[in-house]
Amino acid sequence: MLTIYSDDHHLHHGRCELMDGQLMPCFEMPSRADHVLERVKTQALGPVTAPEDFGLGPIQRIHTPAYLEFFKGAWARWAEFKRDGDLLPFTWPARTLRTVMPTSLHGQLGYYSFDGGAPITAGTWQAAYSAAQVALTAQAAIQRGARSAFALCRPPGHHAASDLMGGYCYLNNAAIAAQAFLDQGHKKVAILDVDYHHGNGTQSIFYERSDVLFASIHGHPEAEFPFFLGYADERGEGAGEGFNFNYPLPAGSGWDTWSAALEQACGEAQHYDADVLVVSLGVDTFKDDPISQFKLDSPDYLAMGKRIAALGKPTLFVMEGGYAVAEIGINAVNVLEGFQSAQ
Ligand code: OKP
Ligand code: ZN
Repeated sequence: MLTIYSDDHHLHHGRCELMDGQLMPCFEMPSRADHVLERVKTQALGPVTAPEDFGLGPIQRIHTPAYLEFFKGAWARWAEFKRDGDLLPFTWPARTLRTVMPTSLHGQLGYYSFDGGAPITAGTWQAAYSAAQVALTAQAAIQRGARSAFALCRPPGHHAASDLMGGYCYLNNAAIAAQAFLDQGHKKVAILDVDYHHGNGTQSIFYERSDVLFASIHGHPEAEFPFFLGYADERGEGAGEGFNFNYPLPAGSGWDTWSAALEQACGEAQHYDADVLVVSLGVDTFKDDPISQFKLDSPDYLAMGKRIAALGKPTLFVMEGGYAVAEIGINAVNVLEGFQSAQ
């Protein structure tokens, strides 16, 4: 399997996030992608290449021009404040406030984010832009006939909506790639999100559309980030009704529970008869993940890959979460090896 990887992810290294009432070093750190790359190499998964540059066009198919302009320019505006820390939002237009567009940097940052978990640093735009190009380059390989490809994206993307950052995400790599498949002639794309957290951004982007099926298995939002989306009764709206499937699971869920949900999600993808499959591949379902509550073990990821392969679709894997850094490479690459072994 071909892996697409860019060193540009090192340009994004947030300093800290708020967790349990304390400022902690960011869990979403550069060594995550480094470990995955190392494992891709030691397991000889296949060639590793740098991304091509497809420009902003395919990113603009998902994200609004105003959001992109804001994100791209935010760091330069923050630098004028001459402060030491990362740029982080702290006020959002929640219920009793207005969704006006303030003129200030922090007002606009609140407008364009849904949580305080997506720090902007000097290199964040470039890293996120390159991650989107990584996804697009892997997508292009499948478009040219590859059965599968791995987009080793960092930062991740599935929490990012068309004009919102949050949850370590800025640009929705999986959504950008899914849209590229459609723009290049495919009619139906299924996105399977196996990250521990609900892919609220991806869901919102395609919620009213029938050309993308979204299925997500995740920690129950009653108790887990992102809290305000990801419930089982969210089935899509308008033309998209019946094309959105959420499988919220309780804390402590292991492979038995998780794989039963996977079985249902795969059944929906099969029934939908997608032309291609995009997998939002987070491995924060791992038993030792520091911010998550599922109990998958490393061999389970091989089984996951095998089950996904049984769908028989051209498959693009897009890296999302996974914070047990020492094991992230083993777990992510196990999915890819499981997939390959079932060919
Ligand atoms: C991103 B991905 C506060 C806890 C909230 C947000 C989790 C984002 C996960 N520090 N953290 O889905 O793996
Ligand atoms: Zn996650």
